[in-house]
Amino acid sequence: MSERFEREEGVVTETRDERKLARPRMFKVLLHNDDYTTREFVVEILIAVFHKKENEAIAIMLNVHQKGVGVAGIYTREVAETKVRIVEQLARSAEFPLRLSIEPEE
Ligand code: TYC
Repeated sequence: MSERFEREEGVVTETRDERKLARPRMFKVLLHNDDYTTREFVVEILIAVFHKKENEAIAIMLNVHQKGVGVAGIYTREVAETKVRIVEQLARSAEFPLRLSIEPEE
C-alpha cells in the first residue's frame, strides 16, 4: 500500500507500507545430482544444514537423484550463499563432487 500527502505546500511525500519494505527477495538453493556423492551424505546435509526431517530429506534426495536437480530450501540471498559454502566445504572434505546453485524465486 502507498500513501501520498502534502505536508508543506508543493512538497509531496510518498511512504510505503513497512511490511513491503521488510520482505526481502528469496533464493532457492538447488541441489544437483551426480554419480559419486553417496545418498547418505546428501540426506545428512539436508538434515544438518537445511534442517529437514529424515523422511523429508530422503524424499528430496530421491527427487534430485531421479530428476537431476531439486530444491534444498528457500532463503534470503545471504543465508542461501552461506549454506552453499558450508555444504561445498563439507562435500570437499568428504571428497564428493556434490554441486549446488542459487536461483532467485519467481
Ligand atoms: N546419484 C547419487 C547416487 O546414486 C545420489 C545423489 C543424490 C547425489 C542427490 C547427489 O544431489 C545428489 N549415489
